[in-house]
Amino acid sequence: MLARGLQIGTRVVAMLGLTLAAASSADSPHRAVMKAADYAPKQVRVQVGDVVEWVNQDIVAHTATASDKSWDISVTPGRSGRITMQVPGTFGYFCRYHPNMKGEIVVER
Ligand SMILES: [Cu+2]
Repeated sequence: MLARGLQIGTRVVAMLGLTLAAASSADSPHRAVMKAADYAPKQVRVQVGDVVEWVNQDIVAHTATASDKSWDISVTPGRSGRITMQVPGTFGYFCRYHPNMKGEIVVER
């Protein structure tokens, strides 16, 4: 019982930490919507340190997985997920469940 309470507490703290980190690195995240098994917009341009948020408006889970596997996020229906872009470059990405879904994040210095 005690162990279970601690586990939940740790998860809440971790989630709060993520939210605070995201809020401090960008005033508002750059957003890409996952809808109709596609990303919109297909390309997002950000600066190093900016946050990209994927919002899943579909009824199935999607991922945003960098082609070079340097980042990967899974987003369930109705939820969103964020990644802070740390490395400059052009990153193609896709959905592991639906490989036809493709997008691109351009990270500028
Ligand atoms: Cu997908």
